[in-house]
Amino acid sequence: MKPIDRIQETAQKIKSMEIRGAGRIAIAAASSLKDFAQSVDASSQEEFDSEIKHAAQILLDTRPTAVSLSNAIRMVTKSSANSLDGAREAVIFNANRFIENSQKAVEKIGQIGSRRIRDGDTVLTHCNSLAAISVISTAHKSGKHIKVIATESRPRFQGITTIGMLDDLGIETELIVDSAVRSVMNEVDLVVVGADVITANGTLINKIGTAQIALCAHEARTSFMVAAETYKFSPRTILGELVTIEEREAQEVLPEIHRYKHVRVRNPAFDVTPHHYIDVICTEAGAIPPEMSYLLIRERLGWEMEE
Ligand code: RUB
Repeated sequence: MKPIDRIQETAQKIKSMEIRGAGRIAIAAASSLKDFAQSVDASSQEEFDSEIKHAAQILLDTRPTAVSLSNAIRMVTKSSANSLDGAREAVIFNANRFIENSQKAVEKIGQIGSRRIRDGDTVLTHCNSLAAISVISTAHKSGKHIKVIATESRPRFQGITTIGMLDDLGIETELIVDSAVRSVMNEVDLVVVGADVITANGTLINKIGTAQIALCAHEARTSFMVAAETYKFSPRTILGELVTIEEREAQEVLPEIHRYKHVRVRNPAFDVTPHHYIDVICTEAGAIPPEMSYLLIRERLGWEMEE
């Protein structure tokens, strides 16, 4: 298979959600760019740079919401090399560093976030987030007895993946339909969700349904935690850019849509949770109030602002 075909293959897996979840998408993009840099033919640095740019664009065009994808690609392709070999090595080095840091970040988020979980707590989670599961599993491994309520997360049922992962770890779970969130919220001590994007003012963009859960948690005075690596924060939102919400195909919600003449299915994949419904964002750089997002972006991802 040609190097660019392997990029197309990864892009297709991301588009079809065979590879999904903001962190996993970012790691897959970094690792396929590394593989591409190792194998693509180029006779000059200019040619190599343009090949990498082309490959990066194919990956970027897969899913429009997750900022992890553009942050990962930017971190991997950034280089001050001035030779073909140097440029190749830079991509390989950056990709390895990104993947390693991202795995360490999830571990660290688990350590930080799990301190907020007490023995005997019931935790509610939505969709399937590795960062959120790290918080839950770290609490469990430290000996705390916890119960997890997981939503199905229609239409793609990522909640089934979540209960499978928690079950393998020996954690007791209860599965609920998404609309049962308010019915159980009074039994919940803490909501933990992941993030696709966090904006400069601490607004969260995550799996559709997250905003309703945050609203319920707020009304029931239940704590709401976001678990997110720092590369889930969006530098471009400082420049005023809005986050694009991916709208997926109707068949995901209603496979028999062709039977109806006057029906339109709406299938936004993500929604927007205002920062005042969020108690804390646990990152590998520490647990921060959402209002501190601007500073975190300036400090951690400031390079984007130089462009
Ligand atoms: C996944 C989703 C997850 C975040 C964070 O959406 O909304 O909560 O991506 O996940 P989809 P992680 O299934 O549409 O990709 O913490 O694993 O990065």
